[in-house]
Amino acid sequence: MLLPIITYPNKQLKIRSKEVVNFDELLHRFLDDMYETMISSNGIGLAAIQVANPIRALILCIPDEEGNQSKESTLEIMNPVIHAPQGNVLYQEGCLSVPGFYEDVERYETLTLQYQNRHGDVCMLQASELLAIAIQHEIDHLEGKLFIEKLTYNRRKKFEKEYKKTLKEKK
Ligand code: Y12
Ligand code: CO
Repeated sequence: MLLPIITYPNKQLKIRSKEVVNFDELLHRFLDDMYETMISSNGIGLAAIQVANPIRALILCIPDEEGNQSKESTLEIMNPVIHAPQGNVLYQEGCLSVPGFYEDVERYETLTLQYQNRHGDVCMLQASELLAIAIQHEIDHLEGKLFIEKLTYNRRKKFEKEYKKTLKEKK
């Protein structure tokens, strides 16, 4: 089932999401719906709060060398914790909750992630490149933060002006 994605400036995006405690059929169905929603919107990452569910769950599917995405290669991440972040990198980010806007953001280059999978098993992964960047972007959603909050004052002002104009044009 496709879920509606909420977009900036919807205030729900500012909510700090709560720990996942039930790793049950309801969660599994929700994760499946998130996958369908993300793929149908051409996304590579989606946090639960973006579909109005304030739980600490996110999914990521980095395309392979041919640009293909699959359910099997999708990471389903609950209750993530970042360890040992290292280095810094600039990358042009986009977000399904801020459609049509892309901007360079600074992130850690590599990190270790502790998380739980859909069954509640504790897992660890080493991440670099786009995966490391996307993990940080999605974890920010769980804290109620959007990548536009990392822009400089002037760039943010420019964004607000441009975004308001696009919203008006869509009406
Ligand atoms: C770098 C890159 C991505 C992330 C986090 C996940 N972000 C996304 O998956 C964004 C997807 C996205 C898709 C869009 O739609 C199309 O390209 C058709 C899009 O464009 C519009 O909405 C007009 C914007 C974003 C973190 C770091
Ligand atoms: Co996002």
